[in-house]
Amino acid sequence: MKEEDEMSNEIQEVLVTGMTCAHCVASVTEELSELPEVRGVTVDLRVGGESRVTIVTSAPVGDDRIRSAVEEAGYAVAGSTAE
Ligand SMILES: [Cu+2]
Repeated sequence: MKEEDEMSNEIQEVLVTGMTCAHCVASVTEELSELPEVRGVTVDLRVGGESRVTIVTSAPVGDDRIRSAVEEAGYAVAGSTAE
């Protein structure tokens, strides 16, 4: 995870299915990190379930762009946990 200043960041979370190991985590992290607003990605891997992906951004990123990045990596977004 990149160094970050929590004060100026937005936190977005999505639930991703299909992830099974560290390679999956690396793929999703890499694709999401390519979005210019993304400063950091944390994945709480749940094999066989919905892995919670926490994305720290400098500005809000649309759900469609997050979904595209996750699908680019080869996985699916099951939902977002936005309150
Ligand atoms: Cu994997």
